[in-house]
Amino acid sequence: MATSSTKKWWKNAVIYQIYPRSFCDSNGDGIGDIGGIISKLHYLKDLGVDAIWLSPVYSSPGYDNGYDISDYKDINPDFGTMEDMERLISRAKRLGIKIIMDLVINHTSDHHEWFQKALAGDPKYRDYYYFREGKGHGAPNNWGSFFGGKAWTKTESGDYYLHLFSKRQPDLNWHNPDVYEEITDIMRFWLDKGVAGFRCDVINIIYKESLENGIKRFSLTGREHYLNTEGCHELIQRFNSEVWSKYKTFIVGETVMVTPDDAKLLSDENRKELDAVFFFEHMDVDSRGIKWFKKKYRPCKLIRILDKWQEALEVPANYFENHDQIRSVNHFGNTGKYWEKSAKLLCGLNLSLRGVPFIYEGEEIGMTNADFRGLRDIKDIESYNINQAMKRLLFVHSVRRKLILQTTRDNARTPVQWDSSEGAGFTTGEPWIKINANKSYINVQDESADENSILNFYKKMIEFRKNSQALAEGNYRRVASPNDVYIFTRESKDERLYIYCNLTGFTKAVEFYGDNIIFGNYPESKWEKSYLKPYEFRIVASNI
Ligand code: TEU
Ligand code: CA
Repeated sequence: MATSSTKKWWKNAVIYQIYPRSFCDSNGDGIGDIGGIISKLHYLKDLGVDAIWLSPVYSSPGYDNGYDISDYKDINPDFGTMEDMERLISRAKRLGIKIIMDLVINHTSDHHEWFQKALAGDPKYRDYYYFREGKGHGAPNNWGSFFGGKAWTKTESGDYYLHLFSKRQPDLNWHNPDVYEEITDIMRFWLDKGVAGFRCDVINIIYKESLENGIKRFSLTGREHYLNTEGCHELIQRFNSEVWSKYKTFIVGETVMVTPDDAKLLSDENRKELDAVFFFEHMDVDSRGIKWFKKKYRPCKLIRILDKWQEALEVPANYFENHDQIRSVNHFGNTGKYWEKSAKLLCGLNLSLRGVPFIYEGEEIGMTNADFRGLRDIKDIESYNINQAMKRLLFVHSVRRKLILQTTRDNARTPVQWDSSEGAGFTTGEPWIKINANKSYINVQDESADENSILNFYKKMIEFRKNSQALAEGNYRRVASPNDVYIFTRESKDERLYIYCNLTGFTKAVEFYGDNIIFGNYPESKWEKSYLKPYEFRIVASNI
């Protein structure tokens, strides 16, 4: 057990994700920026967050909104300047808020100088990427891209390059020691500037073991050649021992398609790889293999998945939303009658689980999926590519429209609703993406003024977590629970809490443990011992 002086700062942290393009626009060009973030630091302080995970702000042509980096040591002018970034780091530091940068090192942008030199034929830089001759009339192998279609694109000189994401995102060759030197140098550059760690984009697929054909699959053919490879573990261990361990970093990996066993290896403290990982199984609870094809969401399945991951990992990175997923009230809650109750329930659950909780911008006010009028309102490159792929498969327009609107990542990328004005307090100009009309009642200004709002529930819940040893560092145990109601305990040396979550819109009978209801989303007067109201969340204390 670590003593309090050696304890890692992030063990009891609440982290808030900012997607800068959609957070707050300070100069009226319709695009959120660093100045906007600085202007909201007090808001975040007041909310109670300890650190910000900042989605990419590096130079980028923006085909994937910054996940296509063209210069890792510079800032996208849409977002500001390096001076703005330094100001953000120092202002945040003064308020006790740490900054965690997004690090995208599976691929660069096709505009990156390295790739441009490679295309021009410079052999040094060609070896930074995967350039290969085609086979027969086609690509070098049969791998598929995460965004639909093939993972290879032909260059003007007739050969192909590998890209697991869009063709604007060529994959780096991690077999090349120069790539290792370049990227670790970039890590040091930012750590020396005072950032507190990284969220490592798709970190478990960066090392390709071979470029052989994959077993044919419905999606992501080829993945057995790059998913959680031994070489990837070794790389991460070197990052850790040679760079991260020299600073007091928190490193969270975005690890796609991981099982609990993979995740254990990647985040086991003794292996000295990542501090925590994001898993996806709960996000896919309602998908039929491919996220675009949905099935009915069943709360009992969500409970089984969360329970499994709570048991498997000591410090899971917990989340219900991020910039790639639909809004959590749409996903696991209710956007009608129980919008407020279900948003509070999801808050309570996220902040009661064992691990590090992440809150995504707008989640704290219960923002909902976008109200796009049609495919024309969507900006996301993934949605664009999937639409093209579906067209090739002869899906009719109405079907493509339905499938894409309900799942597009842009659902989470509409501007944060600060107030009910035309620009939602996000911008005085023309927003880069449509603002949701429900800003009229879902907005920070109104919710700040309402003591019983979702926003104030978040504040109280964060505060509650901060003051509870059981929630901060207690163990986790699931209590036998009826269908669709999640009951578990968190227990530390001298505190035992029972957490009750009714994940449905119906009243549920439950067995009552503990003595004293101390927190919840229904007013005290309505608390009944043996019933949970729709989407009720409650914390019950018990003597040990
Ligand atoms: O996401 C990786 C990833 O697997 C997702 O794109 C996934 O395919 C889907 O969106 C979730 O169902 C990361 C970033 O978070 C994402 O924004 C980037 O587009 C992607 O990597 C490429 O850098
Ligand atoms: Ca701006």
